[in-house]
Order: sequence, then structure tokens, then C-alpha cells
Amino acid sequence: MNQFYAFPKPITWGAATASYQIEGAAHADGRSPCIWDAFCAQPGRVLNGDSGIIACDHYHRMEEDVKLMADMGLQAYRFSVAWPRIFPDGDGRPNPKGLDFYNRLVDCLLRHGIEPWMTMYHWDLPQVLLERFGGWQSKETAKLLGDFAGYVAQHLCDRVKNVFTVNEIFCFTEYSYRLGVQAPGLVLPRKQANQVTHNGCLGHGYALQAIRQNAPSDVKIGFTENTAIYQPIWETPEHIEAARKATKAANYNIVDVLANGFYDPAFLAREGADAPEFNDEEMKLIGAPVDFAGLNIYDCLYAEAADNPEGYRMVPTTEAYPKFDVPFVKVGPQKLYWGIRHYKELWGYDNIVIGESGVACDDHMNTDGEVLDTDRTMYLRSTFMDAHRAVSEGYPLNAFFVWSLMDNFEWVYGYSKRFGMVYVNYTTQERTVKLSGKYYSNVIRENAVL
Ligand code: GBH
Repeated sequence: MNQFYAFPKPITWGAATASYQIEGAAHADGRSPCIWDAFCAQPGRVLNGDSGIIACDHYHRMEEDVKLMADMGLQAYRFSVAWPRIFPDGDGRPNPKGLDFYNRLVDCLLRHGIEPWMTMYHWDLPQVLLERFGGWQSKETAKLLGDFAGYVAQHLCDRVKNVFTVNEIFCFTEYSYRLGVQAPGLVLPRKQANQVTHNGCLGHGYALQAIRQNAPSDVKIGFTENTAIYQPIWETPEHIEAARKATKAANYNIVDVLANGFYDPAFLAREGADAPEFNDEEMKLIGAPVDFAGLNIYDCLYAEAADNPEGYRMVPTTEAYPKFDVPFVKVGPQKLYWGIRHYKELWGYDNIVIGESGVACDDHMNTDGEVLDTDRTMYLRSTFMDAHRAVSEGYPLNAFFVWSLMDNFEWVYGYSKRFGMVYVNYTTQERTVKLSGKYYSNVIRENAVL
């Protein structure tokens, strides 16, 4: 073992997935449609007209998938709960068959010695709530997320000890209601779009409160966000300060608000009549303390000091800047370190987890049946080095979830992009651990960057 890069403390090593991306079984056991089912059915929305109707068929292959995780040596598994399986009408009467699946999943994980980390909301909003309230345009949706999360916590948190309220508020609000690229694909005017983002934060707040109130035993609760992380163009004090300012400013309407419990007055002034409607009670829910803060990191952004009122400017990456198989995942051997450090220094988080880190590669199986993804393996190693640096300098990283356990439905890219450490043959549903998966098993076993 390479002692030098051994982690100085235990890290919980896991892999992440999300319900809509892997489960399939869209019509099984009383599940109702979610907004992604409807979005995928609209021509031109998702590449090749793909959808999550079958996906990795994980709903029917759960036990074999958990067995595979155990064989890989995973210590933890981050999954999400499909709201339309549990409350097909969005609220009201729960569906016992839906809950049963997650009960079996949790039991199976625990039987194999794998810690379940559960996400309450990873974008599969029941379609009925879009029809009834306009989805996240209404605070009712935020409230109902609280009800759903409270119910799930009551039934599963005797065994599940770590819970994420929501995955990436930025994506299910900004990308979905302002930019229109993700379900439900709306491009709303500024005032409404600002309101949607506020309502997303409020959903986190209601969920946090409800999980605390309903969990039958001690549980740690947090969120995870694909926070925009600026790294200094190089590491001198003035550029570090610039990167800090750029990162704080870029996250003005989500992480900065969750951490502080109030909006930056400059934001409210700038938006004027377009500012979101909110009250003190809501801000208290939104700003309630979390037990951990999650970072999902893909992009690579640079800032440098500048002689302007802000004191910084962004430095764009070049056209040819090294990327992976999707444009938004760039090579960035310092980004994860800076993400962790900014979380601690800007927002005071003392328990940080990487909710997602990973990469899409153009994977192919060779004639010997192997997938030798040297690119993903290189990427993982570089992010682990970064994590090692953060921990060595005393920053509070405690868990790391690679995105993703297996290839899956990559939202608007459908099945054309593969993020897994496990290769999925979508014709046969056969799973094959890639080189990167084998590499990860060794890293986990040694708790060291190898
Ligand atoms: C995460 O989102 C998600 O949590 C996860 O479900 C997902 O599979 C994973 O990352 C990999 O993408 O239409 O070209 O403008 C990461 C942030 C936000 C990146 C939406 C892609 C849309 C790209 N994603 N974005 S585009």
C-alpha cells in the first residue's frame, strides 16, 4: 500500500444513483407517471426519444444489483425514493407496494453491510402535481414534499441513518423552469422563475423539518447541490480571495441562502419587483441547520483577482479545454478540493460529503468482455487525490459518492452517455464491472489513493 496517499481518517466510500435513472418498471405496483415520463414523451426533448420506462430495470433486479455493490466492496449506497411510487396522487393515500420496494432495498443493503444513504427528491415529481399546482411554481409542492419525506422517514429511518432532502435545487428549478431544458421544460419570466427557485429551497426546508420530526431514531440530514465552484487561477492569496468571492456570488439564490437563512440584500435590490415572495417563517425553515452539506461537482470554473468593484473576474475555459463525453464535465484536478474548502470557509459546513463526482466516457466492451475505461479511472484518481489534499489539510470531508454505480438514463442525453463504474448492456441488462470499478474497489479496501 502507498502509505503516503493513505487517507488519515476513514472516509465512507460509496456510489450514487437516482430512482428515475435506474429503476424502470414505470407502471409496476401502482406507480403513477412523473414529470420525466411526460417530458420524455414530448418529441425532441430527450435524445433518441429515450425514457426511463425500462432503464436498468433495477426495480426487478435490485437484489442482484446490491450483491454486485457488495462484491465491489462499497461501504455506502446513495439512492433516491420515487415519490410517485409512494404517493401516486402526490399526496393522500400512500401506496404500500411502493414503500415495500424501498423496505426491501434497505434491508438488502444492510444484510450486505452497506449503509443506505437516501435522497428524498431526485426530480421525479408526480405528474399530477404539475397538473394541479404547476409543480414547483407553487409552495404547495414544497409543503407536499415535506409530507412525503416525513412519511418515508417514519417508515425507513429506523434503519436509514443518513438522508438527503433534495438533489440539486439548481437543476429542478433553474434548468427546469427558467432555462427549460429539463422537465417540465418551462421558460418562465423572471419573477416566476425566481419564485420557483425559492420554492425549491422551501421544499428542502419542509423536508428537513418533517424528517427530523418523523424519523423514529437518530438520523443525519443534509442536502446536495451542484454548487458552482470557482477555483483560483493559481493559488496565491489574491486569486484565492477572488475565487471565494466568485463562488459566494454565483450561489446567491441556493447554497448561500440555505447556509445563511436570508437572501443577500443586494440580490433582493437587484431583482426589485421580480424578487420572490417569502416570509420569515419560510426563511427559518430554509436556513435550519443541517447535519451535513453535499457537493455534486462536474464543471470546472476559474476566477482571478481583478481591479473592478467585485474584485474578481471569471476566466473562461478554452474551446479545446479537456472534457469528457459530455461538455459539462471537464478535467479539473483541483476543483473538488476547492469545493470542499469553499463549503467550509464560505458557509461554515463542518460535515461535508461529495454527493456526486464522476464522468461520462465513450465506453466499449472489448472482445474479451472487458470495459477498460482508463479515462474514467484517471479522472477518479485525480478527484481522490484532491479529496486527499482536502482531508490532509483538515477540511471536513467524510463521505464520497461516485456518480454513478452503473450506466443509466442520463436525462436529456438518454442512454447515449455512460456515467457508470458498471457497464450496462441495455439489450440483455447484463452488468459488467469496468476497470474504474475495479480500481475503486481497491481504493476502498485500502482507504488510500492508489
Ligand atoms: C447531476 O446533475 C444529477 O444529479 C445526476 O442525476 C446526473 O445524472 C449527473 O449529474 C450527471 O449529469 O442540457 O446540456 O444544458 C448534474 C448537472 C445539470 C448537468 C443539467 C447537465 C444539462 C445539460 N446537470 N445539465 S444541457
